[in-house]
Amino acid sequence: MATNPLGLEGAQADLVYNSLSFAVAAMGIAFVYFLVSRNRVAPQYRSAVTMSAMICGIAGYHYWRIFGQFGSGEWNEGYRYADWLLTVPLLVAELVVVSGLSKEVAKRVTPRLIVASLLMIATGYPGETAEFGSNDRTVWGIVSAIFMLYVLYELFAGEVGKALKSQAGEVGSKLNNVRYLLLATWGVYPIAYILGDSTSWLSTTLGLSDSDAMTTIQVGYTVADILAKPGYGLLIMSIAIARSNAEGYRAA
Ligand code: RET
Repeated sequence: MATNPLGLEGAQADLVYNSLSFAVAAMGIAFVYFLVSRNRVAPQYRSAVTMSAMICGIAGYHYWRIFGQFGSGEWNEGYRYADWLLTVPLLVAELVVVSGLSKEVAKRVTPRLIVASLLMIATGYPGETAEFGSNDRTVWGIVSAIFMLYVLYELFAGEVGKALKSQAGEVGSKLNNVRYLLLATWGVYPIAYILGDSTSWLSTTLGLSDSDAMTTIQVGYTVADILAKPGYGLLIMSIAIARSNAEGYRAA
Protein backbone atom coordinates (compact mmCIF):
# COMPACT_ATOMS: atom_id res chain seq x y z
CA MET A 1 0.00 0.00 0.00
CA ALA A 2 1.08 3.61 -0.58
CA THR A 3 2.45 5.87 2.18
CA ASN A 4 0.29 5.86 5.25
CA PRO A 5 -0.06 9.38 6.64
CA LEU A 6 -1.56 8.19 9.94
CA GLY A 7 1.53 6.16 10.78
CA LEU A 8 -0.49 2.94 11.01
CA GLU A 9 0.91 -0.43 10.02
CA GLY A 10 -0.25 -3.87 9.00
CA ALA A 11 -3.83 -4.91 9.75
CA GLN A 12 -4.78 -1.54 11.24
CA ALA A 13 -3.58 0.36 8.17
CA ASP A 14 -5.51 -2.08 5.97
CA LEU A 15 -8.66 -1.72 8.04
CA VAL A 16 -8.67 2.08 7.81
CA TYR A 17 -7.76 2.02 4.11
CA ASN A 18 -10.48 -0.51 3.29
CA SER A 19 -13.20 1.17 5.32
CA LEU A 20 -12.49 4.49 3.59
CA SER A 21 -12.61 2.75 0.21
CA PHE A 22 -15.91 1.11 1.16
CA ALA A 23 -17.32 4.49 2.20
CA VAL A 24 -16.44 6.02 -1.19
CA ALA A 25 -18.37 3.23 -2.94
CA ALA A 26 -21.34 3.36 -0.52
CA MET A 27 -21.72 7.14 -0.77
CA GLY A 28 -21.27 7.20 -4.54
CA ILE A 29 -23.86 4.55 -5.25
CA ALA A 30 -26.31 5.95 -2.69
CA PHE A 31 -26.02 9.34 -4.40
CA VAL A 32 -27.08 7.81 -7.72
CA TYR A 33 -29.79 5.70 -6.12
CA PHE A 34 -31.45 8.66 -4.37
CA LEU A 35 -31.25 10.76 -7.53
CA VAL A 36 -33.05 8.17 -9.66
CA SER A 37 -35.60 7.40 -6.92
CA ARG A 38 -37.10 10.87 -6.52
CA ASN A 39 -40.25 10.03 -8.49
CA ARG A 40 -41.13 7.22 -6.12
CA VAL A 41 -42.45 9.82 -3.67
CA ALA A 42 -45.11 12.53 -3.99
CA PRO A 43 -43.84 16.00 -4.96
CA GLN A 44 -44.15 17.44 -1.43
CA TYR A 45 -41.63 14.86 -0.13
CA ARG A 46 -39.14 15.02 -2.98
CA SER A 47 -36.95 17.60 -1.25
CA ALA A 48 -36.20 14.95 1.41
CA VAL A 49 -34.93 12.48 -1.21
CA THR A 50 -33.03 15.27 -2.97
CA MET A 51 -31.36 16.13 0.33
CA SER A 52 -30.30 12.48 0.76
CA ALA A 53 -28.71 12.60 -2.69
CA MET A 54 -26.92 15.86 -1.80
CA ILE A 55 -25.69 14.39 1.49
CA CYS A 56 -24.28 11.26 -0.17
CA GLY A 57 -22.80 13.25 -3.05
CA ILE A 58 -21.04 15.65 -0.67
CA ALA A 59 -19.80 12.72 1.43
CA GLY A 60 -18.66 10.75 -1.62
CA TYR A 61 -16.47 13.68 -2.65
CA HIS A 62 -15.01 14.12 0.83
CA TYR A 63 -14.36 10.40 1.30
CA TRP A 64 -12.61 10.40 -2.05
CA ARG A 65 -10.34 13.18 -0.78
CA ILE A 66 -9.79 11.47 2.60
CA PHE A 67 -9.04 8.13 0.94
CA GLY A 68 -6.69 9.86 -1.52
CA GLN A 69 -4.56 11.10 1.36
CA PHE A 70 -3.23 7.58 1.78
CA GLY A 71 -0.89 8.21 -1.11
CA SER A 72 0.15 11.68 -0.03
CA GLY A 73 1.86 11.34 3.31
CA GLU A 74 -0.30 14.11 4.79
CA TRP A 75 -3.51 13.84 6.76
CA ASN A 76 -6.13 16.58 7.00
CA GLU A 77 -9.00 15.75 9.32
CA GLY A 78 -10.67 18.96 8.07
CA TYR A 79 -12.33 17.07 5.20
CA ARG A 80 -14.55 15.27 7.67
CA TYR A 81 -15.58 18.49 9.34
CA ALA A 82 -16.23 20.23 6.02
CA ASP A 83 -18.38 17.23 5.09
CA TRP A 84 -20.31 17.27 8.39
CA LEU A 85 -20.80 21.03 8.26
CA LEU A 86 -22.66 20.59 4.97
CA THR A 87 -24.40 17.28 5.61
CA VAL A 88 -25.56 17.38 9.24
CA PRO A 89 -27.93 20.36 8.76
CA LEU A 90 -29.36 18.56 5.71
CA LEU A 91 -29.88 15.39 7.76
CA VAL A 92 -31.99 17.23 10.33
CA ALA A 93 -33.83 19.25 7.70
CA GLU A 94 -34.91 16.13 5.78
CA LEU A 95 -36.30 14.57 8.94
CA VAL A 96 -38.51 17.62 9.39
CA VAL A 97 -39.78 17.29 5.78
CA VAL A 98 -41.15 13.77 6.41
CA SER A 99 -42.15 14.35 10.04
CA GLY A 100 -45.68 15.54 9.29
CA LEU A 101 -45.19 18.87 11.12
CA SER A 102 -47.37 21.75 9.96
CA LYS A 103 -45.64 24.25 7.65
CA GLU A 104 -45.61 26.95 10.33
CA VAL A 105 -44.00 24.73 12.95
CA ALA A 106 -41.51 23.34 10.42
CA LYS A 107 -40.50 26.89 9.45
CA ARG A 108 -39.90 27.75 13.08
CA VAL A 109 -37.94 24.66 14.17
CA THR A 110 -35.82 23.97 11.07
CA PRO A 111 -33.59 27.08 11.39
CA ARG A 112 -33.05 26.36 15.10
CA LEU A 113 -32.00 22.78 14.36
CA ILE A 114 -29.74 23.86 11.50
CA VAL A 115 -27.96 26.50 13.57
CA ALA A 116 -27.47 24.13 16.51
CA SER A 117 -26.08 21.37 14.29
CA LEU A 118 -23.72 23.81 12.53
CA LEU A 119 -22.46 24.97 15.93
CA MET A 120 -22.03 21.36 17.07
CA ILE A 121 -19.66 20.69 14.16
CA ALA A 122 -17.91 24.08 14.15
CA THR A 123 -17.07 23.86 17.86
CA GLY A 124 -15.98 20.22 17.58
CA TYR A 125 -13.28 21.06 15.02
CA PRO A 126 -10.92 23.08 17.28
CA GLY A 127 -11.17 20.19 19.77
CA GLU A 128 -10.43 17.57 17.12
CA THR A 129 -7.31 19.40 15.99
CA ALA A 130 -6.07 20.23 19.52
CA GLU A 131 -3.31 18.21 21.18
CA PHE A 132 -4.31 14.91 22.76
CA GLY A 133 -4.95 15.33 26.46
CA SER A 134 -5.18 19.15 26.19
CA ASN A 135 -7.83 21.29 27.87
CA ASP A 136 -8.86 22.56 24.45
CA ARG A 137 -9.79 19.08 23.35
CA THR A 138 -11.95 18.56 26.44
CA VAL A 139 -13.59 21.99 26.51
CA TRP A 140 -14.48 22.14 22.80
CA GLY A 141 -15.72 18.57 22.99
CA ILE A 142 -18.07 19.55 25.82
CA VAL A 143 -19.29 22.69 24.02
CA SER A 144 -20.00 20.62 20.90
CA ALA A 145 -21.81 17.98 22.98
CA ILE A 146 -24.09 20.66 24.47
CA PHE A 147 -25.29 21.59 20.96
CA MET A 148 -25.75 17.91 20.17
CA LEU A 149 -27.87 17.44 23.30
CA TYR A 150 -30.01 20.41 22.27
CA VAL A 151 -30.68 18.87 18.84
CA LEU A 152 -31.52 15.51 20.43
CA TYR A 153 -33.77 17.23 22.94
CA GLU A 154 -35.74 18.86 20.09
CA LEU A 155 -36.03 15.57 18.22
CA PHE A 156 -37.10 13.55 21.26
CA ALA A 157 -38.90 15.90 23.62
CA GLY A 158 -39.37 19.28 21.89
CA GLU A 159 -41.91 20.19 19.24
CA VAL A 160 -40.47 17.84 16.64
CA GLY A 161 -40.28 15.03 19.20
CA LYS A 162 -43.93 15.39 20.09
CA ALA A 163 -44.99 15.41 16.43
CA LEU A 164 -42.87 12.33 15.69
CA LYS A 165 -44.23 10.42 18.66
CA SER A 166 -47.88 11.20 18.04
CA GLN A 167 -48.20 9.39 14.70
CA ALA A 168 -49.81 6.03 14.32
CA GLY A 169 -49.40 3.04 12.03
CA GLU A 170 -46.60 2.27 9.63
CA VAL A 171 -45.44 5.88 9.35
CA GLY A 172 -45.37 6.26 13.14
CA SER A 173 -43.21 3.19 13.66
CA LYS A 174 -40.85 4.18 10.84
CA LEU A 175 -40.50 7.65 12.37
CA ASN A 176 -39.52 5.98 15.61
CA ASN A 177 -36.94 3.82 13.86
CA VAL A 178 -35.36 6.81 12.18
CA ARG A 179 -35.13 8.68 15.49
CA TYR A 180 -33.42 5.75 17.16
CA LEU A 181 -31.06 5.27 14.22
CA LEU A 182 -30.16 8.93 14.55
CA LEU A 183 -29.59 8.58 18.30
CA ALA A 184 -27.50 5.42 17.90
CA THR A 185 -25.33 6.79 15.09
CA TRP A 186 -24.85 10.26 16.55
CA GLY A 187 -23.80 8.63 19.82
CA VAL A 188 -20.86 6.97 18.05
CA TYR A 189 -19.17 10.29 17.14
CA PRO A 190 -18.42 11.63 20.64
CA ILE A 191 -17.37 8.14 21.77
CA ALA A 192 -14.98 7.81 18.80
CA TYR A 193 -13.69 11.32 19.62
CA ILE A 194 -12.85 10.26 23.17
CA LEU A 195 -11.39 6.90 22.09
CA GLY A 196 -9.35 8.62 19.36
CA ASP A 197 -7.28 10.37 22.02
CA SER A 198 -5.03 7.63 23.39
CA THR A 199 -4.47 9.72 26.56
CA SER A 200 -8.20 10.03 27.42
CA TRP A 201 -9.55 8.29 30.52
CA LEU A 202 -11.60 5.91 28.37
CA SER A 203 -8.68 4.93 26.12
CA THR A 204 -6.33 4.43 29.07
CA THR A 205 -8.99 2.38 30.90
CA LEU A 206 -9.33 0.18 27.83
CA GLY A 207 -5.58 0.10 27.35
CA LEU A 208 -5.62 1.49 23.78
CA SER A 209 -2.26 2.25 22.21
CA ASP A 210 -1.76 5.28 19.93
CA SER A 211 -2.39 3.18 16.84
CA ASP A 212 -5.45 1.45 18.39
CA ALA A 213 -6.90 4.89 19.16
CA MET A 214 -6.19 6.16 15.65
CA THR A 215 -7.78 3.10 14.07
CA THR A 216 -10.84 3.30 16.32
CA ILE A 217 -11.59 6.95 15.57
CA GLN A 218 -11.18 6.53 11.81
CA VAL A 219 -13.20 3.34 11.52
CA GLY A 220 -15.77 4.62 14.06
CA TYR A 221 -16.44 7.86 12.17
CA THR A 222 -16.54 6.01 8.84
CA VAL A 223 -18.98 3.29 9.89
CA ALA A 224 -21.20 5.86 11.66
CA ASP A 225 -21.20 8.01 8.50
CA ILE A 226 -22.32 5.10 6.33
CA LEU A 227 -25.23 4.36 8.68
CA ALA A 228 -26.07 8.03 9.25
CA LYS A 229 -26.10 9.01 5.56
CA PRO A 230 -27.13 6.21 3.12
CA GLY A 231 -28.77 4.11 5.87
CA TYR A 232 -30.72 7.00 7.36
CA GLY A 233 -31.58 8.25 3.84
CA LEU A 234 -33.16 4.88 3.01
CA LEU A 235 -35.35 5.08 6.11
CA ILE A 236 -36.33 8.66 5.33
CA MET A 237 -37.27 7.58 1.79
CA SER A 238 -39.36 4.69 3.07
CA ILE A 239 -41.29 7.14 5.28
CA ALA A 240 -41.81 9.42 2.29
CA ILE A 241 -43.04 6.45 0.22
CA ALA A 242 -45.45 5.33 2.97
CA ARG A 243 -46.84 8.87 3.30
CA SER A 244 -47.12 9.27 -0.49
CA ASN A 245 -49.03 5.97 -0.83
CA ALA A 246 -51.32 6.83 2.08
CA GLU A 247 -52.10 10.13 0.36
CA GLY A 248 -53.03 8.36 -2.88
CA TYR A 249 -49.84 9.05 -4.86
CA ARG A 250 -49.01 6.45 -7.50
CA ALA A 251 -45.47 6.42 -8.86
CA ALA A 252 -45.35 6.45 -12.67
C1 RET B 1 -17.76 15.84 17.75
C2 RET B 1 -16.78 16.48 18.73
C3 RET B 1 -16.90 15.94 20.09
C4 RET B 1 -18.26 16.13 20.67
C5 RET B 1 -19.35 15.78 19.73
C6 RET B 1 -19.13 15.60 18.37
C7 RET B 1 -20.30 15.18 17.60
C8 RET B 1 -20.37 14.89 16.32
C9 RET B 1 -21.53 14.42 15.64
C10 RET B 1 -21.43 14.29 14.30
C11 RET B 1 -22.42 13.81 13.46
C12 RET B 1 -22.16 13.63 12.18
C13 RET B 1 -23.05 13.05 11.25
C14 RET B 1 -22.58 12.89 10.02
C15 RET B 1 -23.26 12.15 9.04
O1 RET B 1 -23.58 12.50 8.03
C16 RET B 1 -17.86 16.85 16.62
C17 RET B 1 -17.14 14.54 17.25
C18 RET B 1 -20.72 15.65 20.34
C19 RET B 1 -22.78 14.11 16.36
C20 RET B 1 -24.41 12.64 11.62
